[in-house]
Amino acid sequence: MIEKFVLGKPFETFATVERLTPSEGEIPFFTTIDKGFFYKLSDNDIVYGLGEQVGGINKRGKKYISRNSDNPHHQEDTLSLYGAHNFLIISGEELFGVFFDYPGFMEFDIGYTNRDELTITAENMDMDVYIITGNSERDIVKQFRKLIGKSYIPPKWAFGYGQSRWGYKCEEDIREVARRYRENNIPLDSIYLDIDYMEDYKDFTVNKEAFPDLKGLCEDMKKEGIRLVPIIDAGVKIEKGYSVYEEGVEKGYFCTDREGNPFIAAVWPGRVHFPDFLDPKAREWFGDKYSVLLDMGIEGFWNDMNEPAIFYSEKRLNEVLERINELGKKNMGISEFFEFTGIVNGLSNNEGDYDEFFHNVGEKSVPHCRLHNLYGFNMTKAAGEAFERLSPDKRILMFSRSSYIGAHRYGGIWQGDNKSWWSHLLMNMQMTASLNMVGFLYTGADTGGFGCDTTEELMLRWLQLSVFMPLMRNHSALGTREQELYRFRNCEDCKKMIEIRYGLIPYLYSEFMKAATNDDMMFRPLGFDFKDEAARNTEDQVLLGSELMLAPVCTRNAKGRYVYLPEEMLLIRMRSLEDYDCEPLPKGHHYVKADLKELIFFIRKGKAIPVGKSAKNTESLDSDHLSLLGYEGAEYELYEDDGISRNVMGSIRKIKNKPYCRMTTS
Ligand code: MIG
Repeated sequence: MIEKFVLGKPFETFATVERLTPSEGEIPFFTTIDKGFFYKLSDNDIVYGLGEQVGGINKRGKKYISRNSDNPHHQEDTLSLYGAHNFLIISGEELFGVFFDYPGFMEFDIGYTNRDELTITAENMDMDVYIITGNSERDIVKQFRKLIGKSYIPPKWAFGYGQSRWGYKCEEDIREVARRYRENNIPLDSIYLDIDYMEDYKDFTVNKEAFPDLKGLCEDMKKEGIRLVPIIDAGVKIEKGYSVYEEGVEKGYFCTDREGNPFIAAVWPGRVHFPDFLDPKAREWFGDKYSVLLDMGIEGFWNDMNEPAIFYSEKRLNEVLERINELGKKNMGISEFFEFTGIVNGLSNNEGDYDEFFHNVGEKSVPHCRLHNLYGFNMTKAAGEAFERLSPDKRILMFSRSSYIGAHRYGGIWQGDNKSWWSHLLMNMQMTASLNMVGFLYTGADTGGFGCDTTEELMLRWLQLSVFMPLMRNHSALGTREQELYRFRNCEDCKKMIEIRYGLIPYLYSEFMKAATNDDMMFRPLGFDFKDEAARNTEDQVLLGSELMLAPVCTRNAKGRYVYLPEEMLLIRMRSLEDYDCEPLPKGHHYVKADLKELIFFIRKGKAIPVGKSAKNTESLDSDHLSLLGYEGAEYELYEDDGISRNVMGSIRKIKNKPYCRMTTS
């Protein structure tokens, strides 16, 4: 059951699609406090939720702020990342879900200040609050997902492996990536274009020197079965003669400053204006611009810098320059010097700048800070709505960095600028389960790590998790160690993992589609299905569909790991699609060996999954000849469709050929 409470005058966010009649009276479970809510946690309460946040599966014991931020430091004490997903499930003494539909900054103290106190505060109390009760966590999620609407469905090729790097500068770089993947016979479906394909970082332009014929390149790549996926940034460069800039100014489609002039901030191209994505007309205008690239044969995009990220604002820069000048004339001691470095570092993504610009919402001018967390959502919406107009039949790949609940109807998200850290491999898995709760099914993190230099060991272990992620993309930052798979001495081992991925695509796509069409989760915490203490407290294993449990190796130099089995399962140890062994393990704690070259995962009792052969890309996959891997007698219902059409006409095929790994329980 869902109850809606309307407090004050909420801003219409469009997070939800169902219109509920608000309840009168007190919000259950919570005590209302000054600008917030309080709930007394009991000893065994688990708090799930918050989507894209650090802090693992059980969010208890930490503090979080919903304030979408371009923060490349995903650390234990990080308060905010790129998305705001104000949904929690409290499970223990009582069981309920709560969604705070509020687009401003919001703080969640989840047993941080005091271990038994959950305190949620906001700048004001203008919000919709939804309380959801049900008979299980999964049931609560399903009801919530029905409320917020169906998740975005990408084309099937987006389940293939993608190679990306910030640093591919020209056509030849792209051709080389394609060539070397094909030379090494490593499957590949997509190559990503980062900011360097643009002319001076101007959206919807192409650098003619570096990419003299993008359309031709796109065609050549498609012949190889590879799609190009360009990046689009939020900020529009201020430059005379640049049509996007000139039209935006003329039509009043940019956010404005206090004087009503287009607000000036700086990002990649230097000074920019921000499109006012909250204005439906501006959304339509910006969305139509994607046709520049669609017309060249492009079928997918990633939206970046849409928190929005700000290097500096014109106004603050001037103030800082003035102050630095004053400080420089002094004999700077400790306090002046800290002020000096502080104001320079504080230029980027300064919260104060969010008070300085305004959106045009239905004739009213609303300060950005009041709806900050909706900006990325509405950029994705601009793209998603445009694709429905511009490509009515064919699905277009779209994923964004910044998001709010509601954006999951228009695109996926990637998990931002992680690092080549072992802890971020684990975080990737935990975050995916939390994101599934709030509707983001198409997601994944930069495999191998974005910042810092990766190692061949980390890459291989990371691939062993990413083989299961809907978005499987290898991406890295400018200046870091190059990490295309052919750069490593253990390239052959990496290749085998990619081949396993392709063998699993029929199953993964099927599970994704079942989750998307049934408002369900593809990845779940163990505690959603098993109620014993050990399962409820497991942070480094998750369930996939009804068939699998993942327990990736997330530590350096490991020869294996401890795994908890909440029921009997089949351990699969795979070195390649042809070379693997199966071993039934009883319920309980086990040390499981996993050599670096071995992918381990578990098939749940009585289940089996379909596995096919590898292919050079998703289009060449043969899904007519699948074998079952798992328990004897098990069947699998495979969901299939053409992987392209928007109006999904799926069918279910029962697979019940002999499991190629026969296991009977002893
Ligand atoms: O400030 O476009 O998260 O994936 O490679 C960095 C360059 C801007 C941030 C994205 C990252 C991308 C990078 N961008």
